[in-house]
Amino acid sequence: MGNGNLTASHFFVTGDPLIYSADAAIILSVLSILFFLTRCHKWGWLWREWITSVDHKKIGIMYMIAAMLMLFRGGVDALLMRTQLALPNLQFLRAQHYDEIFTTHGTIMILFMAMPLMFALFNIVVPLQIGARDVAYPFLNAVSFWLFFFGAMLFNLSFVIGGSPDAGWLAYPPLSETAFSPGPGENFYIWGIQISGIGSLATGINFVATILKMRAPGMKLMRMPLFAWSVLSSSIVIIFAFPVLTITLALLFIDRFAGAHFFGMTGGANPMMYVNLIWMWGHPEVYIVVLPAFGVFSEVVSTFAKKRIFGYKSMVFSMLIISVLSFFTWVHHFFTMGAGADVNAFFAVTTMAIAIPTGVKVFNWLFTLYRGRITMASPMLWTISFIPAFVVGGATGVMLAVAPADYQYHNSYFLIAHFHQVLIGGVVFGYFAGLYYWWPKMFGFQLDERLGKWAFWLWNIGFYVCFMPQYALGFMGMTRRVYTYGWDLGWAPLNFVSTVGAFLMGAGFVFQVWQILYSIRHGRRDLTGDPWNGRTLEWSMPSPAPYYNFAQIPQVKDRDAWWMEKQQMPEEGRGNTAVKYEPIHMPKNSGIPFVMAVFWFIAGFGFTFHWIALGIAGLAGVGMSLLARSFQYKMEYEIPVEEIQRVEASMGRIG
Ligand code: HEM
Ligand SMILES: [Cu+2]
Repeated sequence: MGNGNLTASHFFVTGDPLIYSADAAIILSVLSILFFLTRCHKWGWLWREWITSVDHKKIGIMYMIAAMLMLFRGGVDALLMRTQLALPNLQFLRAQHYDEIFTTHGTIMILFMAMPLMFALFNIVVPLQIGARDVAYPFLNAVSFWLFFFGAMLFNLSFVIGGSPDAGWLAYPPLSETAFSPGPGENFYIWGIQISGIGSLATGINFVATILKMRAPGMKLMRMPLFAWSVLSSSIVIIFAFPVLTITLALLFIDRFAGAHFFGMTGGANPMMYVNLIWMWGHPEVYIVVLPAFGVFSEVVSTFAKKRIFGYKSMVFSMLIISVLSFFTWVHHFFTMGAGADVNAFFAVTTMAIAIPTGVKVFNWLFTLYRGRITMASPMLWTISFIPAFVVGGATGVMLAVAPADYQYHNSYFLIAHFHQVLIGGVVFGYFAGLYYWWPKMFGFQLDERLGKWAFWLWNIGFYVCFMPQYALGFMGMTRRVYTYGWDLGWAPLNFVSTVGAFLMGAGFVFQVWQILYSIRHGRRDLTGDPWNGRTLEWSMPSPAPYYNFAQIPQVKDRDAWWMEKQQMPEEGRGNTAVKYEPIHMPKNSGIPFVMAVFWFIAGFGFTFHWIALGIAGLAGVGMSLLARSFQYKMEYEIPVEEIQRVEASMGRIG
């Protein structure tokens, strides 16, 4: 048995004022939430309307809220690190603490911020965009959400109980093996990711099924909006990539738990095996998160230029080619492993090849904008700023792909600058564009543009101020994951500038929170359901859409279905036609997804501390939940015609 004797004395993280204040903050916020819910009699509401909901729109909103909270935590981590690095020889964070923070920052930003924010957009948009009443498996969708949520909670718990992981966001062995990481931190990492990862895999399956099977009649694949295409590509990559992650982490856990020798240094183990496996998931993962951002840009560009997207087919094929190629580039993360010239050359070429379809997409966006009547609203601003950010990030990526040159750049600040440029400039800006774009559809009001402009400029200026100096620092020899440096190295001025940039981005985030709170009260209501003069079906609905989405499933005759319909229909006639409704069947809410995820959490917590009885009890609970579900025979209910009429009338959709 590995290190089986973790006891309660290892349990609470002690001795660090930062962590004591975090303990206090967590206890206070939990208490105040409990107090508020009880005081305002909101428990029933929370349970009925949200926790047990299988409505894709509500699940999407819950994903978004959770992801924004995680963006906050990951962002605080980033600012702590940048503060420590602002000047030489600072004592703000100790070495150990710095290691923990870059580990939690990286893990949270990718797995618990980017992924759920992406799933938020999947859920909010896809069914409405393809003319469906929900996803293919609404119950499974709720399971996915709660698995993500409790996986993230388990991971975050390590901060106050047991201690954070500190072996980097990909937990390379031998460092992550018991010999070098004896505490529970790496177990939290493994179980947090495993639990949410099962949810992600299920979401991938769910959206492939939804998109292939649930499109409105007439919406052939080649008439499908590009965002839906991007979700399909990303989901296919999820289906092939996530099982690799699950297996890899399972093997690492067996090493740690049972003293096996998959990835250690002795007994025939091979740590490079782990590095290969984790990047076989890890590289596709970055395409999983960036493809939907590409989808957002395509929607936004054509809406705000009021033109059809240029090169629709090449957009679709580029995404599919990227999905395939993304599985054949993983070795570029460790050219220095010593695989030899042939292997490195192969992976250098495949990596550079991805730039071709990506370039095609960039040119298509530019050609769509060319001679368009462009409106500069928030979603468009973020889209425009994405293009230079991603082009620079992409070009430095091609530089990193030059295998011999990578011996110089590898694990330097040049790399840090590169991947933040594509992850922030591509993924985060893309999802922001999407959130600003679809916000009125979610909530029925628009976000204030003036505060949004402040947020936009702070984020964008901060972004370049933070990361441009890091390219130079990389050339000057600064390696990643160093927690401090001396005056003699000459890195001080650029690091200081970089930290200033990080805080500007932090200010941008504060403006966004302010913008949301302000707009809840003062934001312009969206009474038409189509505030941007949109082109795709989600804009044919009232905002927010009724719980059954479409009273009548639309008939699709062309690409940009809603735009075409608007061209043919006089203003007053839109949606006001007297139609004959039929009863609608919708899935019933269920508490099982939540309960099952709680049991997963208990199981993960038990195995993290090697409390096997608790772990098994948790798994038994999961089994019971599955069993309970299989005895639920009535899983749907019917909405009668009168109710549909009433709801449609209340939204002004029946004359
Ligand atoms: C918002 C502004 C951000 C700032 C100021 C920032 C800053 C940092 C810093 C200082 C490090 C540690 C560098 C080192 O010591 O090696 C780091 C690492 C990292 N960041 Fe960020 N970051 C930001 C956003 C993001 C986002 C949005 C993502 C992903 C979507 C991300 C993903 C990562 C990853 C994967 C690592 C590597 C962690 C590791 O070395 O294990 N960051 N970031
Ligand atoms: Cu890669």
